[in-house]
Amino acid sequence: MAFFNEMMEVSLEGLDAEISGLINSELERQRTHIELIASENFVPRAIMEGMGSVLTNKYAEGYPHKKYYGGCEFVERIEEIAIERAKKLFGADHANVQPHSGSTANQAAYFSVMNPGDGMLAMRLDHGGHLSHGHPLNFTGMMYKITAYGVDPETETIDYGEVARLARECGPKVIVAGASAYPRAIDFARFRAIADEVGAILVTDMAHIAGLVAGGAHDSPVPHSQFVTSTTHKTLRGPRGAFVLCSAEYARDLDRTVFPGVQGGPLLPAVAAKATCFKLAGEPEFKSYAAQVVRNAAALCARLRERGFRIVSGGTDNHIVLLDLRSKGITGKAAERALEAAGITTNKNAIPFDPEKPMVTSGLRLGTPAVTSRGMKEEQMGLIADALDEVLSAPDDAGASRAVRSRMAELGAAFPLYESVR
Ligand code: DSN
Repeated sequence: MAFFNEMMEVSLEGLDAEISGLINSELERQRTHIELIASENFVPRAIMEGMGSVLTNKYAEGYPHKKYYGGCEFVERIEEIAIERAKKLFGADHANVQPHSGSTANQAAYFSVMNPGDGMLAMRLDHGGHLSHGHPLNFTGMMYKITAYGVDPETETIDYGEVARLARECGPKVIVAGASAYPRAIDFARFRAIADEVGAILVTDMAHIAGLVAGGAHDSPVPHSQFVTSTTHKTLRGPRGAFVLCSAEYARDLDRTVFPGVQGGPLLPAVAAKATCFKLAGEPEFKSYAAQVVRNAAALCARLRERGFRIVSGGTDNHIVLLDLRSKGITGKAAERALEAAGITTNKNAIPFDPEKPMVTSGLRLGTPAVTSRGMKEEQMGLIADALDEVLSAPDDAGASRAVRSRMAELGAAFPLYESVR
């Protein structure tokens, strides 16, 4: 018994040095590498405190004041605060803060209004959409009749006339707006007009741009969509998790679909951290952050264009820059690997009409949410773009790779990360 009590007080390092060591290595990687994965960010320490709290010990199936467990006095207050803050931040009628992930959030929105076999019109993955927007290997592709829209071959932007034509042709139950690799602003009013014309429900997945929406750097989908789904860990800079907003008429259906429909007990540490995330995203500093994310993406894009890269769609309106690497004679896969060795983290990504396979690709997706959280500005975006070009112009030059890696570590050290952590 004494051993048990003592064990309860021992640190991770003391109990499991192997895992503790790997977490420390990951911390060091985050500090020394330049993080350009568009869907990643660095959360404030306060968010990590919520995530690593005693809330992990508690079950709270159900909703505030209608829980299936005792002892929920404090956790239901936390959930109520998270709900109220989400509604206020985005101006929504109703919020459900329990979904564990973006995919589950989308599942909850779809299941609230769709039956198997119903039609869905959504963006194709290889033009910038998401797996949970109808990919054949995803539950959406298996359950629903999918019609996919893509981007125009010339402009590489969404052709709303084509979306309207497809909507009239297939008469979907749901139209999905939103993307995970689309660098341009999305016109949600146009989507809603198309949905209304064909009697469809508009579900917007704003996961990538949620922080820009909260900070006023992208138009909000909330006034135009019956459902808005999102993760909290991308531009919104919160914990790994998700939420769904909806108009009042769907509130009951949504809540019933999340629990007991697709989930059991909510992950309460994440719910608490989401509440803190919504609070921080409503503060004036977050507006400056969101605006800087967009300015940094524009600066990165401009310098890469000067360096001869072809930018998909010709530019960016948000946090994403999508590169077509074909003019540089390198695949996305090889570029990702060469940059990783040189201390720059990115991900290979299909570009519209990509001739390469999904595991190879001709594209590279870059994003500025994480570097902006470190305090980097336009000047540093220029340095990063130059480094990226240096590496991709000579991907097999080990000396050049080492030189860039040490420059990137110096850049990281000039913008310290988590100094108070361990
Ligand atoms: N896989 C995420 C991304 O990287 O965009 C979206 O869920």
